[in-house]
Amino acid sequence: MKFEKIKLPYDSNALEPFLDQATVEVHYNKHHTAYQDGINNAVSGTELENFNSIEEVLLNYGKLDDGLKTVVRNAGGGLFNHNFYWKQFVVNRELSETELSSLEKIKEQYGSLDEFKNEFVSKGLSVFGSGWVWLVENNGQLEIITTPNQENPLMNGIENILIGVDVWEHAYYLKYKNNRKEYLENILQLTFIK
Ligand code: MN3
Repeated sequence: MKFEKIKLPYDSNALEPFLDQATVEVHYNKHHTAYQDGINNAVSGTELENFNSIEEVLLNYGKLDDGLKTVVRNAGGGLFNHNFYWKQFVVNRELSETELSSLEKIKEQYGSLDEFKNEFVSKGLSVFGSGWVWLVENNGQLEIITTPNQENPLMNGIENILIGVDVWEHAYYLKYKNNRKEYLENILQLTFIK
C-alpha cells in the first residue's frame, strides 16, 4: 500500500456528542478506505510510483498525465481530505503553538471567534451538493474557501490548511439528517477554535 490513511488518533466514540460513533465508524472504515484503495489501485505502472506522499501528488496535480487526473482528484483527494479531517480534532491533547497563534489571527482578521464561526458555517452551507469548506492561510491572509467533491486547497497550491470540514451527506446524515447547519456548528466545537 503506497498511500495510507491515518490510524484514528482516538476511539470511534471520542467525538460524541458532536459526531456520533456510528457515523465515525462508517465514514472512517468504509468511505475513507474506499478512497485509499482507489488511489492505490491506480499507482502501478504510472508516474504515481515516483511520489512519496499523497500531499506531493496533489501539489503537482496540474502537471500529472491527463489520464490520472480523475482518480487523483477523486480518490487521492478523498484520502488526503479525510486524513486531515480526523487529525484536526482536538481530543485528549493540548492546542499546539500553531493553533494558539492561529486563534489570535482569526480574532484579528474576523473581529471575534463568533463572527468567524458564522462566516465559516454560511460558507459551508453554500456548497451545493458534495464538497468541503476550509480555513486556509494564503499569502499571509486567512481565507475561508470551498471545494467541490474531493478537491482540496493543495490542488490550488495552498499548503497551509487550518480547518477542513467534509459537507458530504455521508459525514453527517445518520445523526443530523438534512441539518447541515447544526452539523457545521457542532463540528467546529471539535476543532481548535471550539
Ligand atoms: Mn467524507
